[in-house]
Amino acid sequence: MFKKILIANRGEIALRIQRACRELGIKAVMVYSEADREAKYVKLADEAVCIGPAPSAQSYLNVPAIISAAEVTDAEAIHPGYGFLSENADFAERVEKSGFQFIGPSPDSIRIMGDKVSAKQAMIRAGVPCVPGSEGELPDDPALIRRIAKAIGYPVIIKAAGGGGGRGMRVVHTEAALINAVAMTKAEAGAAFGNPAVYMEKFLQNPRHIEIQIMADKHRNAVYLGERDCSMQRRHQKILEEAPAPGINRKLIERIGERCVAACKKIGYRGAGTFEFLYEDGEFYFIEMNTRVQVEHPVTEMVTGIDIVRTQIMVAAGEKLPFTQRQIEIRGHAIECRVNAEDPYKFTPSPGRITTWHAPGGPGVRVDTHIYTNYFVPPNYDSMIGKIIVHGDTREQAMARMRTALAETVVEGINTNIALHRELMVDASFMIGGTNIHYLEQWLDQRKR
Ligand code: MV4
Repeated sequence: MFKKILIANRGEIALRIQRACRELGIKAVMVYSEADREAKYVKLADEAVCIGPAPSAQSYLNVPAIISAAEVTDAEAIHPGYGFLSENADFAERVEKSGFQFIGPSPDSIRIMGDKVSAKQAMIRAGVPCVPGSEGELPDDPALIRRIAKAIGYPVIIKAAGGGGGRGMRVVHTEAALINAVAMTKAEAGAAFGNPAVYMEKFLQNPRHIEIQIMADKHRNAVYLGERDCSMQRRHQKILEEAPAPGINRKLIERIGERCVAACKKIGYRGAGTFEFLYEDGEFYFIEMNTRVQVEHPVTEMVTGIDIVRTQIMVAAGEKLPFTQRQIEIRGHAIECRVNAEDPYKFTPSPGRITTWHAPGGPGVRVDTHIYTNYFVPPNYDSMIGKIIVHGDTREQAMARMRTALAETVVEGINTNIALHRELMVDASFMIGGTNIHYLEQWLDQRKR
């Protein structure tokens, strides 16, 4: 096992990774920007290295500074967390070429999944069901493009190969609008991602966003850890996730999970990964794969009892997965509410000093956060400051525990979205379960201010 790991991230996930290191008896090296110098999780680390000023481009995205920090501290491995460099294949390659273990998949796997066209082709070959669409990149010939759209049937969606997570997409409802939409998406994709390639899919109007968590080791063992329902989102930012997904046939999930596992084995995937699907009318359609640990991993940890971050470290060190598929059971129900420092109506960031922080607790309540009373939320990064996660025997019990947890939580000095979570937790449609990806935005539009 590693003796020392460098954590190339900040905030709650940096603390989460640090905790996993402690449990495994591994020393944790934190890198931090000038904006995070005073944070408690930085002081808590065995060693800490400043890698630059507050802007991410000069610190958490500063590859030479991070590699140097690993060199001077004699770390053996680097955990990238989520965001920042976590899905940057060139970074993973630089880490490995410098003699460190990247805690994540191979640079090749990251590269294949980063290109959404090659990701989809890999999944089609591996037998994972995908949204009907162009087989690969769209050609230049307008007549051919029109023929592909006609075969798929309108509405269609044009997506950038270099996009993902909602960036670089355009919905097209009529043949008259098609060629211009393709040209616009290509131009934007070239400018934004340095890659003008686009592909086409049938546009699904009212899907749910369901994702499957997988874990694989370096010995071609792979398992799926069930699914998460991440449909509750605004502008591609998830605000609440839960597991299992309400009202979906368990046998169907098992079949899809097995396909994901087979795909992992086929491509020699290792580490944690997430297969994103759209789910509509009882069918699953693969859209993208994420090659990092996700913000919402705790709901899966709560229903499986498996520590995903600990397992990431173990498999990166070459150990076999410590569980088989047969040993994985989904028990009860878990819900996660993301706590953001933001205006509760306008959603603009609300950085500043937290004058009071009181965390909830009790049976089945977990809080993943790096904040504390007198913590200063810097204006330079994502507005998420923590997550409240609950587990219960049933979805009803989980919701009841979340209502209590949200009622106990106190954050003063900055604005947060906690009031929004309190409202959602008593919303009739949420309480029934199974709302689609448009629900939250429609609900916000109708909410009285
Ligand atoms: C789609 C879609 C409908 N049909 N693809 C947005 C994020 C990116 N991961 C893929 N996205 C979508 N792809 C087809 N063929 C609708 C979305 C989408 C969406 C997906 C998941 C969660 C929230 C979303 C919000 C708007 C659109």
